[in-house]
Amino acid sequence: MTVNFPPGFLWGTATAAYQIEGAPHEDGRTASIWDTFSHTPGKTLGGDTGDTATDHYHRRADDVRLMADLGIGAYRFSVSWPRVQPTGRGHANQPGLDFYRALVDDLLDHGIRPVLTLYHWDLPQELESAGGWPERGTAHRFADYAHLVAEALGDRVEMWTTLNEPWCSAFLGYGSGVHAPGRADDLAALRAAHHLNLAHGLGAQALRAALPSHGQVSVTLNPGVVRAFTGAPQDVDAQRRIDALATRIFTGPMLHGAYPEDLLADTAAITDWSFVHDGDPAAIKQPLDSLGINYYTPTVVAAATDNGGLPGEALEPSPFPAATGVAFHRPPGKRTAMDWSVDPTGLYDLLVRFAEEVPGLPLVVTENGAAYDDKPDGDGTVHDPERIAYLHAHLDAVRRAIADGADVRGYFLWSLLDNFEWAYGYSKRFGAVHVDYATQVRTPKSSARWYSQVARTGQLPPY
Ligand code: PNW
Repeated sequence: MTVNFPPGFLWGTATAAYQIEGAPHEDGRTASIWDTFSHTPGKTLGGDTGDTATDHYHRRADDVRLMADLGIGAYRFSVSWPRVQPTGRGHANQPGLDFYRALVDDLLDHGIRPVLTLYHWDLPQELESAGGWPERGTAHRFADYAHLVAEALGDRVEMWTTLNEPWCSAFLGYGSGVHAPGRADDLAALRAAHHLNLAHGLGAQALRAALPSHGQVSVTLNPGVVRAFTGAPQDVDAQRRIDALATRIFTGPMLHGAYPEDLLADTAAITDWSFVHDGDPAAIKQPLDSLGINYYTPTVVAAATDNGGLPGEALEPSPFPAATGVAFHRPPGKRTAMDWSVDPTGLYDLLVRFAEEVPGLPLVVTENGAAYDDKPDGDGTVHDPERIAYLHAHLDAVRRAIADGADVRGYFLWSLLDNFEWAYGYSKRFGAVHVDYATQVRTPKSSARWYSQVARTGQLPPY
């Protein structure tokens, strides 16, 4: 059966600045923590860096035309902070802003809605050198930056997002250290989480002050879909603990104005949370026009037994602080090239959870997609039937969530292009469009053709 999505549903693709732009030294840009990190030996696979990436900084107009040819209705991109405010404070760098103004104008000329994310992980190195996200001042710097970008682009961009996945910034950046800036310190990670929350709150206020009244303010989270390995009470308690550290540490203050009591208790051995000042929770809880949700794969947890898990179960290492006593199990099912399990029900569960938790708040799937080992055929085409199957199953989950009452306004495929997949470098291809990194030639994969049809018709074909 063919299924219709609601009229006005946004069909988009998503990218992030450091993953596609390249041109790290052009027009006054300075280093971000990802430049420093990727140039540090041993931090990324094969020593890959974003120095060239997909050369989008020079191919912007072609990439917009490509999206227009595919009938994409919306484009979610991020602004590189060190491009537009090189020291992380003070005056704007006009040539950096000009790039994004030209990008937005190209998008609008082609009838593509720009959806702008202010922070997709590229903190100016100068701010990291001053302490980074574990320091409170960084939240204030972010609010100033938000104001500066809103003043420059508020006349032509309607949809604004403060942060992308603060969980990754805090826990992969400062907890496990597998992302920039590569620090492994549980207290720093919890402090970073709070100051990212505060940055969101202060940034949302700055946006409201600078944007015209029709401006929309959002934040994108990667809420965990945490499943208990069994129904045993100790496994269910492990699920509660990881849900607090994965999701409620952000949604608590952002959506409800308070940190969850159980999170404070679970982390008491690390901190008394005295870095949360009076008034912070109220500053963090700002009215939102939508909530962005990124989803790829679920997490399965159990209480760790003395042998570290159940016999025969492979346990995975965890970036969560204060999670001793929790065992991470390999979820069942098919896997992508990231070794992430394919579980579309997780997306359904998330959408229904937030529809019930915050009635009246529109939801947007701001990222969903999969990496596969795509290779061009001899005839120059790229066939990726696994990605089509993944997208179809997850869009069907979105459709089911809408049918069950979730107010989902759009879906953004991660990603428009194959790109720099952070610590995995260029080894993982998430694009609907293949990139030959030697020549920068773009080739739409069969999934791009398939998604194009879905975007043009607003219908999910039978599978
Ligand atoms: C997201 N994890 O990253 C990001 O928003 C994108 O920039 C990225 O390319 C995409 O998903 C695919 O990875 C994540 O370890 C990275 O749980 C790692 C995790 C989650 C999301």
